[in-house]
Amino acid sequence: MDVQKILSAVVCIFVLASCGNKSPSTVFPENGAMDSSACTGQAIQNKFIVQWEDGKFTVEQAANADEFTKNFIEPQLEKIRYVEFDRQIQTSKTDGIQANAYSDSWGQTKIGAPSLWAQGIQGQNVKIAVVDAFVDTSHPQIKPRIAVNTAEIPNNGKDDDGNGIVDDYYGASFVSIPNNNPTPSSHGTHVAGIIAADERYGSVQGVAPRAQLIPAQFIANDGGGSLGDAVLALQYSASRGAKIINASWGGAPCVASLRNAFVELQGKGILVIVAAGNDGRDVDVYPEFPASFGLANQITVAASSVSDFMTSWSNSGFNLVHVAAPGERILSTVPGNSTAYMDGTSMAAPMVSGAAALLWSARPTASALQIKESILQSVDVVPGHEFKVKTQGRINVQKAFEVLKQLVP
Ligand SMILES: [Ca+2]
Ligand SMILES: [Ca+2]
Repeated sequence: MDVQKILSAVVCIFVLASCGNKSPSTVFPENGAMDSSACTGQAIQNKFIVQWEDGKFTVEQAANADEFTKNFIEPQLEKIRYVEFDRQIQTSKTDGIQANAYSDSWGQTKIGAPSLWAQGIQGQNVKIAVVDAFVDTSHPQIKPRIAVNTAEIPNNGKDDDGNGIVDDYYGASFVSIPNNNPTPSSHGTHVAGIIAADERYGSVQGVAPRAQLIPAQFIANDGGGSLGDAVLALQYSASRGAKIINASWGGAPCVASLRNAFVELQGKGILVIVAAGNDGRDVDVYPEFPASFGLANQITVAASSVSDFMTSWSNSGFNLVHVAAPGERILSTVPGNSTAYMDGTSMAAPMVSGAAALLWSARPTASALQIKESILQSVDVVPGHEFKVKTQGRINVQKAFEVLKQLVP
């Protein structure tokens, strides 16, 4: 018996499922009678999310699941960890657009960002991926903040850096589901501006106005997307060096692959900031994903109001939602060199992403868990204003920096 055989025999004792029992039906349990859950009905029958044994994801096409199993899975079974049908998802209810102006940057002020800006802490050298809808990279306040992919030549129709994506100079789009709405959604550009709008070129000041943004689109203009496209956008964000990923969306119903993708990000030391959702419900009881994954590298964010209470529509949860952050009447950038006020936990999450970027720029050697810990340990808890979240408070990045200084002297 050679060494390899002995080793594999030993490994099999401990990990039976991944050795003798691996078969097309164990790596692709949805195909066939093994899975009769509600998930099966929402499947895109000719698209498949494949996670390989090295942790990477691809999305593949075939005529149907049986052909895919025979021609794709069976010949490469040893290399494939898990397969799931791709699915269309409708992202959380559209966040409201406010017509009337309030105070231009009440949220940034409320969380104490100006005191860090004054110390020269502005998010320098920290990359944040906006995994979302379209981001208008030509907006004058966004363009200077894009982490351009300098290994790629833009607009030449070629994948110059060989990363599998043609012309991903300003970021990439993974939208594969056709939709008929030609008008760009404001959502992604608004989220991007809350994180890092450059105040030198307009009226908005992002929480981390010198941080760098990586746009990774998977949500189409009509608010729809697919789980496979989301997974590819997350994976792309990691490959481009994002330290923080902002996920201002939710509503994925069948989420094994999405959860696996989040676990991969955790292994890479990436902090993921997730919007709690706008349905006014408790996600501990009525889980919504990715808000309710509860992973160690995740912060799930509820929305606080101008008067520093929980908004009526924000999702909550004493277990799975960690903090509140300003999410009402938030001014930010929108496509066409313009600005608008919007409401939503989609606006609260990027407040936290920006705060994390400030902290990371001040302490580049901190781990994702130390950044998370400093944000969670420093929230403002005002008597009578307790939020229905794990920390019962609203973030305060000025105080978070004091905590981080203790964790990373
Ligand atoms: Ca490329
Ligand atoms: Ca190119």
